[in-house]
Amino acid sequence: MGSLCNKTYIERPQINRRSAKRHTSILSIKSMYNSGKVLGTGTFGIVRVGWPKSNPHHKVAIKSIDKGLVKNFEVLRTEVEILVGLDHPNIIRLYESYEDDRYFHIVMELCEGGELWDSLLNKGHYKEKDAAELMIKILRAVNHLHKINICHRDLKPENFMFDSKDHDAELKLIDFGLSQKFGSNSKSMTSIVGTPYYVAPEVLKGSYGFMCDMWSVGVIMFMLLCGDHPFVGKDKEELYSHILQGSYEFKSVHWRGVSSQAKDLIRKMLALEPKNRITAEEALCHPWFGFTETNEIHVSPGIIASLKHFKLSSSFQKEVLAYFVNELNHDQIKDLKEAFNSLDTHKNGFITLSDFITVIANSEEHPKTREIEALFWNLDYNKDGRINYSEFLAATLESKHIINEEKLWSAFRHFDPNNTGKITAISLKSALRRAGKVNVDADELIREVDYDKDGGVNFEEFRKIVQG
Ligand code: PIT
Repeated sequence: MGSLCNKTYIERPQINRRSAKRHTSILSIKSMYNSGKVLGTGTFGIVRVGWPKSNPHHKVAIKSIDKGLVKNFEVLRTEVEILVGLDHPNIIRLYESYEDDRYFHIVMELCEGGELWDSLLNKGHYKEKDAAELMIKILRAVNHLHKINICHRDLKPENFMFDSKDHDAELKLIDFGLSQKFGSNSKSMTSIVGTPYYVAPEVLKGSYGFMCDMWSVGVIMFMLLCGDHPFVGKDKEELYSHILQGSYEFKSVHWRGVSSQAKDLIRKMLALEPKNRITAEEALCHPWFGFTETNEIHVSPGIIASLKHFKLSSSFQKEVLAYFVNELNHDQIKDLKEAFNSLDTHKNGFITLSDFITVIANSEEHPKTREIEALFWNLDYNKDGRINYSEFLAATLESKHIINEEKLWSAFRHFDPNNTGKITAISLKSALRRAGKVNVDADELIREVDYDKDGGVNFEEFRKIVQG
């Protein structure tokens, strides 16, 4: 593989003068986390393993960004704002963020399995079936982003990480430093950003939209199957001219045994004109995936039973369950994630009512549509007509029997980090802010559950709230 400019390139970073609510916290990260070995270094910062002091068993990744190296803090705040809104099995999960005099710190899910890039270098290239499994994960993540109006703008194998070293590790999209939100009325983007090998022709021309991501996905798919870049050049000018012409070939020996369907999908992603390019949603229905997708929808009776039993008793309980969801390790999540993916029949990272009816109606007990609808609205507590990934995980937590005494205590300490013995509106507000939940009314949350009106929640009260 070539060694030319694998680094993200940023020209004219956009200045976002929107007054964003601060997501970061005034508590110091050092008082909350211990940190360990370095996992990697990126454009602006360093990523380390860390452990919350409230729960040393839960390993996290902490990215620390040196403010001295950042010209425009708003860009960083936009990155955090975008991360806060992401909730998908194939996208890194943000836990908290902190800011001090020198650094921004982003606390995230830990990925210990390394980059897709390293794995590709090791293997040389992937077998078609393995490449298809990875491509489904990549496309699901991108489809989700596009459905919530986010363009990543720097998709490349270095920005996909495996969450563990196991053979069944999950793939997670990282690095939202160049991501942009766009609305239906938004103008096209103009800054030339991204990484040269993966950059779409319309980005080089200076006027583009979210379909630039699909070009990069096409480049990634090409590389997974043959180990080489589709577009190369002795320098940037030559590389860019190849990209602008869209000239690439299925030439190397590795392409000999590759199916015509795989090549067809690549051609559709590497269409020069963005309007002719296949979308993530369409790509997920491409016949190439026919042989990997079992199309077998399976949600175990245990999971359905816990969905049925689930009843949220307060908004406070909802926030605590969100904390427990973040603590789930990848073994605990595996079957729940598969169930979620089965229910997400449109592969966009949400379960809609129609998805839900289709799957649950076929479950062993064949419940009536009316019952399924009631079940759906019970689970969709923000009533936006779709159950997102963490809402689903929260509702199925019970089936995992994970909330034991020790976990309850670490959760309690998370919301009462100063060990006062009581979670107050102030300590709750601080925890919610760290998690980026700036619009949640902590006073109201406490009022709702503070039956003895002493201004807070002690451990025994906390236990009762969590157990519903
Ligand atoms: C890990 C392990 C690792 C790197 C990362 C996470 C980085 C994640 C990341 C970086 C970003 C961003 C979102 C996620 O916006 O080696 O668990 O700049």
